Amino acid sequence: GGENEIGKLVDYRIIGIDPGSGLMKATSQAIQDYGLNNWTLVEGSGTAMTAALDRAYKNQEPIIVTGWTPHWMFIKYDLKYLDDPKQSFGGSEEIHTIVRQGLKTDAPSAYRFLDRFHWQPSDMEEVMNSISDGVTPEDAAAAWVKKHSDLVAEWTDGIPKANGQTLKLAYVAWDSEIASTNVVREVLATKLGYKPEMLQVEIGPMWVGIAGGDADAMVAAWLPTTSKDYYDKYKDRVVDLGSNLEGTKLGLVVPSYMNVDSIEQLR
Ligand code: PBE
Repeated sequence: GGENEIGKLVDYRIIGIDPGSGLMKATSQAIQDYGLNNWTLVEGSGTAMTAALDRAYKNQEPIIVTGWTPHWMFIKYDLKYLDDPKQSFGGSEEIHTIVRQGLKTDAPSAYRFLDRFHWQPSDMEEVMNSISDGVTPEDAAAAWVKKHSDLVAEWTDGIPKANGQTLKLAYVAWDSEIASTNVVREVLATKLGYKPEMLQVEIGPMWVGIAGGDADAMVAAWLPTTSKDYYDKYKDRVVDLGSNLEGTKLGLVVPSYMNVDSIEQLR
């Protein structure tokens, strides 16, 4: 295609995250849908993406990143989603809790809690913000659990304690899932008598782990769109406990100081 003013400013680069994520797939779809032929989607990680955003933002330089909500970056920086009139990024989604087959029998208390686990985007953001401010994920989760004892009691009331049984929680190192998985681990450990471990893996192995029974649970299935490929492939070998959060969003994100409002303007 021809020259594009915004494209020239950012070297026709969109800063992405880990290649297996649904967000990267949706961004490739957007590049196709909007005819952004001369653009490059840069692979990396959630951490590399936020580091690049932080550097650009501090220097008030132009940058386009792949982003999602809930995320602390919208609280720390003044950002905007680019309009997506072709809906390449899909609509608002739910995050589902997925466990391995047999967990209901093998760890009934954990299963009952995981089935009840449900919170609001503002809750997740509270944990994410405190981690981005430098608190360890463990301490941020523990503080959140202490502060929200009423909600935690709703999740755990009447559930008998286990006797130190181990549990494996699989997760990908996305900031949203670092927050949720740490809260789930904290509740299982301090309220329900389990010895939960967190296994940090890539998105594919996370699903394979639950489907094959090597991991017990995860709280990171963005549905119906973002995790669709993995869900379709493994849904018959896992147990879907339904939504733990509603109201997510994905898209291309820029600092508010940039003079662009829609993905269409990148063409
Ligand atoms: N995310 C966060 C993930 C799901 C959770 C939006 C980066 C993705 O698969 O894209």
